[in-house]
Amino acid sequence: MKRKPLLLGIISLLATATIHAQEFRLQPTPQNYTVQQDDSISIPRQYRLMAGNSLNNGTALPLLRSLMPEEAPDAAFRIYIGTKGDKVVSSYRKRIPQKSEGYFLKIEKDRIIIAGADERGTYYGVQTLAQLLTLDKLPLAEVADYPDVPYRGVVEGFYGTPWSQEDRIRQLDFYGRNKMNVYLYGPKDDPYHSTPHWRKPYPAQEAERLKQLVDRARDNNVIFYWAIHPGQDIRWNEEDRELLLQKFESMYQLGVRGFAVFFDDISGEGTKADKQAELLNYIDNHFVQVKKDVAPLVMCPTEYNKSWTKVEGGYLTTLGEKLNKDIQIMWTGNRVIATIDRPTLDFINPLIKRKAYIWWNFPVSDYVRDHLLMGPVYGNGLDIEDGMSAFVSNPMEHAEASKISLYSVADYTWNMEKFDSDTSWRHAIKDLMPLHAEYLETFAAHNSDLGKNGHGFRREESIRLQPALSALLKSYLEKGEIDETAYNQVDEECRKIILSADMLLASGNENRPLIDEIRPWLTQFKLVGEYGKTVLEMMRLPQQEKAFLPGHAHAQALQTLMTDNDARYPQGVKSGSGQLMPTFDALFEASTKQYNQRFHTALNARAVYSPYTLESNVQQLALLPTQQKGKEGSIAPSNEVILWQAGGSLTLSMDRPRVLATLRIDLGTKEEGYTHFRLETSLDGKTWRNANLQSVWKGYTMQKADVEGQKVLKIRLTNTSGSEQKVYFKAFRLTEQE
Ligand code: LTM
Repeated sequence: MKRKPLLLGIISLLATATIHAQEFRLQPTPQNYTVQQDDSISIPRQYRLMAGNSLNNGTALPLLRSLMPEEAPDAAFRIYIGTKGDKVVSSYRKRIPQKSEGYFLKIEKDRIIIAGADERGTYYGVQTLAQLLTLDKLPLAEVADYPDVPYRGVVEGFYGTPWSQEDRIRQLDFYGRNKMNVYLYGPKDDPYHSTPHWRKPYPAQEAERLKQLVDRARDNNVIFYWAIHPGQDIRWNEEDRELLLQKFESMYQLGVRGFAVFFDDISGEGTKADKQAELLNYIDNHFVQVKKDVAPLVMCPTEYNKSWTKVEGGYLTTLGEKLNKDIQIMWTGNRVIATIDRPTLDFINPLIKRKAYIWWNFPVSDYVRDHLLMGPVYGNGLDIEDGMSAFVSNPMEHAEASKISLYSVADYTWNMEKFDSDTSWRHAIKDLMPLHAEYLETFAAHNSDLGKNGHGFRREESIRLQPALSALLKSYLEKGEIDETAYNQVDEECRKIILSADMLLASGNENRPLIDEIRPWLTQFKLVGEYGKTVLEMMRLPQQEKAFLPGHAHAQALQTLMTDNDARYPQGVKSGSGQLMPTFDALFEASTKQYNQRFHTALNARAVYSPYTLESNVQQLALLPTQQKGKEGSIAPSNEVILWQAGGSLTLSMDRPRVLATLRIDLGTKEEGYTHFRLETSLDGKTWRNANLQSVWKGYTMQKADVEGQKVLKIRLTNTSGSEQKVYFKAFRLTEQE
């Protein structure tokens, strides 16, 4: 635990209180920030610049000049800016925190001093000044600040549509502003990052675009890491090693000064720890160390989380022992998707003999693409900064929407002890859309959970409304009564939901990229609000024979519209699935049942219905959700390698026998791989009939089953090879006959 001088702490508290009152907050939360109460100065129109020589080629001065353009040699107000060792800031040397990237900033009546421990520290001092300059008047303030975690930022490491060039440019500017210093480029679906083209140089146009990003990263003092993902088909020979080095050299020529090698989500030859270590050390010795201006090499291991670690297999121990000490090793935690705490680090650090480089799989949504993860960042330890070398977040394919979490990751990694999840979240929202923050907050509060998913990772949703939702449901289901207080609260929230969706959809240019990303969910969100309102009306009417019917019909229409909107987009669209929809559906069902009982009718009382259920004793498959869209049924795909034990099986059951038109399965393996599995169908759940698989197209991994026209109740896939099989689970899709 860090110690802070008591007096400074108290002053800091007072200052924070005042700043809250003004709705101002420095981001990320500084380590020490004091202001002289009730004293401030007008923002000087002109200033004389006293800059240290160390800053000649850096980014601190250009940023300062963009903030305060009117430089004048005879101005009375002065700005002293420099890095430790520069003469202009020598009298403040002792005030600069002895931490890398630290800075000291002071605003006095006639001067501003910015003194950094190093170049990036000075730049961060200017970034803090930039935030203070958004106030009407400059407070007489003193900031002594530094980051807790050495490397902080983002790994663009998700599956699916990579971010666009514009997305990335906006991201890099955002990292600069939020004092994040790392961006790792590693989108799984860039073919030149991974198989099939990792060996080839980028085509000229793409290389030029990457160069633009590298330059933008440098302007924002962000280390641009370029990552390669060669493990799926790497051969451990000199030829592939040289091709990899040539690729790195070509990236170096574009200006890249950070390199990473990812061995995640692969199987086979590429997973060997000693070979990986040999290659990495070679790159380190013959490339990174030779260049001298390249950041420490980063690697993502194949066993990158505890649940996949077989300590006795020696994979991580080999990496820990063999890898050069300066090579960083990534770690996602106890599972693929997990929060990070002290026991997480106590497990991994001794094995790899260094501090883990945390790859945090949040808010990544590539395994729950129908959901948006826009809730607060919480669950990570607040005193674990000394146990990690880095903390980088893997975001959603929606770059702008991810910024809610990324803002808080910047805050958390800078100053863990003072990190307040809720405050950080609310400020992140204001930062994204200051003019529509109230509406965006309502939207984000109800769009944060992931729904059922293969990793079993969930987030809280609709927190503030939860008590009212459960009180309303309880009283209605248990006593047939309406809890009026809860009813009014939920009704008011539905009004806010509808309003927020409309206001955001019509918000024009305030943050168009964000609205474009979340538009399908905004449409859905509005329908959720309308559905809620309609169901609330239904609750009051089950005793009234005529009056109930229009509400019931309207609720059904809204259900259809939500299903249609979900089906319109390939990834699907779910909103309010954590609390709102389950409550509204339950109330719809309860009120309709009451009505049916009373008037002896048979109105449809079923709000949600899935015709499929999945059972599996293969751990990684057991929790995968099933989906139905019209005549198509599927099991959600998984991104990682599935360790499918001998005899392990997966069974998809239908609610009633259904006639199949097609069944397609993709285990990511060519034909030989499928010989280890048996596919069967059953009409009664007792007797089974074998089905054959055949490639959809020659050489492709997707297989089709010869099941056309078969009436089935169950479909079963079993590993009959007698040994564990490492496969993917890319697709399991059926269509029913009309
Ligand atoms: O997490 C790692 C190291 N690798 C992959 C990521 O590319 C992917 O985005 C996440 C979430 O699906 N899971 C992974 O296994």
